[in-house]
Amino acid sequence: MNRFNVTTLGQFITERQNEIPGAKGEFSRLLRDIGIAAKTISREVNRAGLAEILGEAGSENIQGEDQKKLDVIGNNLFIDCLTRGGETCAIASEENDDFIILNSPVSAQAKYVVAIDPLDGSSNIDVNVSIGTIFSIYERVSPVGTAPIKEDFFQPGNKMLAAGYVIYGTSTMLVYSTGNGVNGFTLDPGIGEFCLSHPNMKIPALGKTYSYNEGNILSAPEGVKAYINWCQQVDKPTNRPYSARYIGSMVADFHRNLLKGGIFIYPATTKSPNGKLRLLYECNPMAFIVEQAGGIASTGTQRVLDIVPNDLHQRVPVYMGSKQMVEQLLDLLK
Ligand code: P6P
Repeated sequence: MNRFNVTTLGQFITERQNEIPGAKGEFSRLLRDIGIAAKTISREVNRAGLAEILGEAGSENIQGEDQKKLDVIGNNLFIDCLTRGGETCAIASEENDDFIILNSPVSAQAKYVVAIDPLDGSSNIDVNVSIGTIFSIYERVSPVGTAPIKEDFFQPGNKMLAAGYVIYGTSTMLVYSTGNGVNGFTLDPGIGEFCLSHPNMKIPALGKTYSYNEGNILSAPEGVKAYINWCQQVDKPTNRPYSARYIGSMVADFHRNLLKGGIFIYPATTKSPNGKLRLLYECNPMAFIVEQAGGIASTGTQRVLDIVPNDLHQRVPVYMGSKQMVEQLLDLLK
């Protein structure tokens, strides 16, 4: 008989629940709830073509972006799972203008808040390109039992308790950190469990890939132009030219760079003068993960995790990935 020699996400969380100061099981249950939502979204994503849930929802989010049906489904799934789980008192989501106070008697006593992009890269849903969920968890600053306030979400990323992402690709993976390294779990649909597949993930200090939308090159900062040009030069000893790998789904681009080494670049552009990516639920969680894996995440002028947010949907430029690559680009931006 086959032995069961894998570690499930639930077992892993339980084994390491003392990593969160003061956590007495609530945090483990919150991570469990996120795993449940991720498995449910994975099921929806994988049958999207069959279940008429592709395409536009006919609504827009605060970003003015057309919401895809799966965006709305994913957002509602996370809200429902976290509400039912009772360990979260409020959620800030890309899909909602303001933060949502979870409506259950138990949630009112919860001490955690979650910032989430339920389905990042959703413009790729209809063309079957990998998409993802990005989440981060904080302890509320307002007193337990009172109404959550915006300041619960306006904490710098360096106060984050945990962050992670789910990539819905050739397989569904959940990658997360509680500040003690990064671990990756692959969903085994046969048993409906995330199983530890990538323990103690570390991003190579140097890679051969840059992820940047070169359609924006004309409006790029001079340092970005100089760096992209450097990457494109022929120089065998330094493995150049590097490869450009950019599919317009940050979770997918980030995940590849985390595994293989690389740099993800989204600077200010003419269309997005503060950058396109949102601090709270895109840049901060990914910055937390990449730093825990030995990489760097910067806005070009400061560490992403040190920014004190002033808006739920604040955008920042972001340069993140392999340490040596980001350091080289930051030098060129000076
Ligand atoms: P552009 C998806 O909409 C997203 O937020 C990220 O997942 C992705 O990296 C980026 O925007 C793509 O933006 O302007 O290159 O299409």
